[in-house]
Order: sequence, then C-alpha cells, then structure tokens
Amino acid sequence: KTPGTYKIISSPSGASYEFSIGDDLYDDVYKDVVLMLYKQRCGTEVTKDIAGNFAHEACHMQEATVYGDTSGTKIDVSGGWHDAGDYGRYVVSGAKTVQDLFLAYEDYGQTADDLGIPESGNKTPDLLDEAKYELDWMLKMQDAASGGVYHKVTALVFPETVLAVDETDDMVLAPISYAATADFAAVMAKASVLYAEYDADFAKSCLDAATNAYAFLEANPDMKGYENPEDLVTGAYDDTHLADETLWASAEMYIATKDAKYLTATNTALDSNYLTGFGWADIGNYALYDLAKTEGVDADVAKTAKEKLLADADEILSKAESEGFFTGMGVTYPWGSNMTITNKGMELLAAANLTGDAKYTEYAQKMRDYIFGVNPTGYCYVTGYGSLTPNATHHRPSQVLKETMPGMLVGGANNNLNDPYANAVLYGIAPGRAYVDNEQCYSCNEVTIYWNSPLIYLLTGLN
Ligand code: G3I
Ligand code: 9MR
Ligand code: ZN
Ligand code: CA
Repeated sequence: KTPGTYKIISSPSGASYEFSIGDDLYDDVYKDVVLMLYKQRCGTEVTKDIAGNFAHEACHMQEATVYGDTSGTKIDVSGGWHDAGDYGRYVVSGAKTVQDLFLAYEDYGQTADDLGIPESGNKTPDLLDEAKYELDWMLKMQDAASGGVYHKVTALVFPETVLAVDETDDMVLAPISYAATADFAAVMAKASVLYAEYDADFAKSCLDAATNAYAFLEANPDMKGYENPEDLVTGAYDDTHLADETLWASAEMYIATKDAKYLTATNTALDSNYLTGFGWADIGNYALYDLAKTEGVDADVAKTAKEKLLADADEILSKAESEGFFTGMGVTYPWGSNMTITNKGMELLAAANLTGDAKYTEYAQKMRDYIFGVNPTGYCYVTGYGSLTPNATHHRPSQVLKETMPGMLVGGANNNLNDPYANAVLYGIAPGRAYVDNEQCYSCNEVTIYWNSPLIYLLTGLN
C-alpha cells in the first residue's frame, strides 16, 4: 500500500520485473492512448509540439474516385483518422472508435479539456473534439443523393512501408455498404444528442445525415455484406451478419428522436437473430447498452435490452473466472485478441454501470491487467509502457522513423497465424503465447484506432 517501486523475489522463480504502487499509475498512458488518435489524423497538419517526430504535413489530400466510375468525377473525402498501420480510412472501424469515445464521455463524465490536442481549452470535452475529427470526415463519405455511405477510402492496394505524405496513389472510394451506412446512422444519431449542448448546428447536421442514411437502409433491406471488388485489396471489414447493424441504427435513431417509427423498428430488430458484441463486426451491444441505460426509453425495450446485455456479461464473467489469466479466451485468440479482451472489459463495466455489482468491475480490472502484462507472454501490449513492450510494430510511421509511437495497443496473441511471419515462427505455440514483436507480423503486432478506443473506455471507467 505504500507508493514506490518494487519487485518480488521468490525461490525458485527469481526476481519479477519492477512494478510501481501508486494512485496515478495510468495517467500518462491514458493521455498517450488518447493522443494516438490525434497522431493518426489524416488530411491535416499534425504538429511537432504534440506528435514529436510523428508530425507531418497534411496527407492524402488527393480527391477520390468512386470505384468503377469512369466519368472523371472526383470527390473530396479528406480528413478522418488513419485506421491502423496502413493509411486506409474505413467507416465501420471508425464508427466503433467514435462510439467508444462517446461512451467514455457519457458514462464517466469524461469532460477533460486538457488532454493535449489542438482543441484542448476550447470548452468542448476533448474526447468529443477528437471524435468530431472523424465525424467530419464520415459526413463526406455519404452519398447525398441516396443517403448510402461509402465503405472506405484507400488506394487500390496497401502502400509500401512509407510515411503518410508519401502515399500518393490515387484514392478510391469503395462501394456503398449496408454496414457502413448503418454504423454511420447510429453514430450520427448519437452525435446529434451529445453535441447539442456544444454545437447545435453540427448536432442538427448529424441528425439530418443519420436520417438520410437510415432511409437508405429502409430502401435496401436485403443488401448483402460488403466484399472487396477483385482489384481492391485493402482491408475488407467484411461482415455478413447485418441484423446487429440494423438494430444499432434503429436504436440510436429511436433514442435521438423518440419517433414511434424507430421504436417499431427497434422492437423488430430486437426480435431478430442479431449478434451481441462491441466489435467492428458484431456490434449488438452498442444498441443494447444505450437502450438499457438511456432515460425515457420504452420500459419494455429497456428491460429486454438490459436482460440480454447482462446475460452476455455473465457468460463473459463465468468463462473468465475459470481461467488462469481471467480473460475467458479459451483456446482461440483471433486477430486483434487484445480488442476482444478490452471489449470484454467494456462489457463488464457496462454491466457494472447497469447493476452496481462490483464483481463486474473486479473482472474488468483483470482485463486491463492482462493488457498491461498479466498475460502468458509478459508483454505490456501498449507501446512505450512496461518492462517488456512492443518495439517493432506493424505501423508504417514507426517503421519508417525507426521509433515506436507511444500509446498504441497492438493486436496481441493470434493463434490463427494469419500472416507468413507468424506462420514461420509461431507454429505450434500455445494460443495465448502466439505473439511476436516483429514488424512483419501484421496479424499480431499491428495497431488500430479501434483497439485503442475500448482501452480508452476501460481506463476512463477504472480511473
Ligand atoms: O468471427 C470469427 C469468430 O467467430 C471466431 O471465433 C474467430 C476465431 O477464429 O475468428 C473470427 O473472425 C476473425 C475476424 O477478424 C473477426 O474478429 C478472423 O479470424 C480474422 O481473420 C479477422 O481479422 C481481421 C483482419 O483485418 C482480416 O480481415 C481483424 O479483425 C481486423 O482487425 C483486421 O483489420 C485490418 C484492416 O483490414 C486493415 N487495416 C488494419 C487492420 C488491423 O490489422
Ligand atoms: O499492412 C497491411 C495491414 O495494414 C493489414 O492489416 C494486413 C491485412 O490486411 O495487410 C498488410 O499488408 C500486407 C499485405 O496484406 C500482404 N503483403 C504484405 C503487406 C504488409 O507488408
Ligand atoms: Zn493521411
Ligand atoms: Ca476541447
């Protein structure tokens, strides 16, 4: 209980890594994990005073062409965050990131205006400022005529290992997708509620855009999941289960407007075969949680949502209790397992918020501890922190600069060995140990905005 730096020495194990006891241990890492999003900003100057060597001039200012369009029409879709170690900008992963920031702001009154972004001190909470950077871009990704939202903007292929300003290939807008449009409708509807007190005009444009996107969903109920056209080989974010996307869009439209039409849609969606989760693909919990916690929601709907979310959280808890590292991952660590685990932490905190039961919080803490080193590899999976920390991430700016950007959560253990390097060096290794700190191992050592964002939620809540 006495603040200080310690190690544990035992026989026959020897000495542990040094560790600290204190009240403010997560303050620095919190700021860095948030600032990672600023440093991923595209289409604007990223300044040296904040980003150090990761500063850059406005990148990816090329106007984009809609895939397959030969008319010569070019569209300005500058802005948003680079998704990951690549420079693509994808709507579904961006929406998850934004929603996590929204929840951190909303659930814990995280109104800090001093996190060190250019908008700090402007009297708007920095988490909302950072989210708005992505929302402004998302608004450009909507086709005004149909309301549909383009799935992503990237070049046709992933860039070489170059800085953002040096990816000068033509930008292509992938076809409109159902998932992108639904996720867009959901976060825009929620934005219309959250920004009302800070920027009424912006809030209004968010609701208009959400309404227009929702109309697209209604007009295209049978649209199939997004698939990359053959010659467009950047991230697919492909998902064939779209009932959860429909649920999320309907729920947020209902919450934002209280319109009976969206209540009916929400009820219909709650009866459908949707998937839970706080991921980029399985996202039903975003709807369930907001329906369960928001005042003024129809009582039956709120009750159903709460029961379903708690049943899911209890399953996470019981699996977690049965394992040595308390994550309940079993023998499958998929690509981005650190997101799976931080998402579980989010869900447990959501359950704690709905019930006041400290058991959920205790296990949410264990999810955080796994990320910071209580795991089978001993790595602290956040760059720049811990005794053993990733130093060779699949993150193009870090690779080119030969310096690891701090505050990035890597993907972590992945026993599906989804890249050649992992296949070569991790074959046969136990699932939770299937991790290697190597730049080539993009299926275990890349970083993304939506792996950082559930960590932001978790750290905000636990703080
Ligand atoms: O859904 C199944 C689940 O049911 C199963 O239990 C689990 C274990 O096998 O697999 C799950 O599917 C995985 C899916 O992600 C959803 O988590 C796939 O195995 C896995 O291959 C897939 O990986 C995704 C990867 O792209 C390849 O599509 C990652 O989640 C996703 O984060 C990653 O995203 C890339 C972008 O495309 C491009 N930018 C970088 C980014 C991060 O690497
Ligand atoms: O760099 C790419 C990374 O962002 C993606 O997550 C990953 C999977 O889609 O693909 C990476 O790009 C690799 C490509 O798929 C295959 N050739 C090697 C590329 C990495 O150097
Ligand atoms: Zn860029
Ligand atoms: Ca601010």
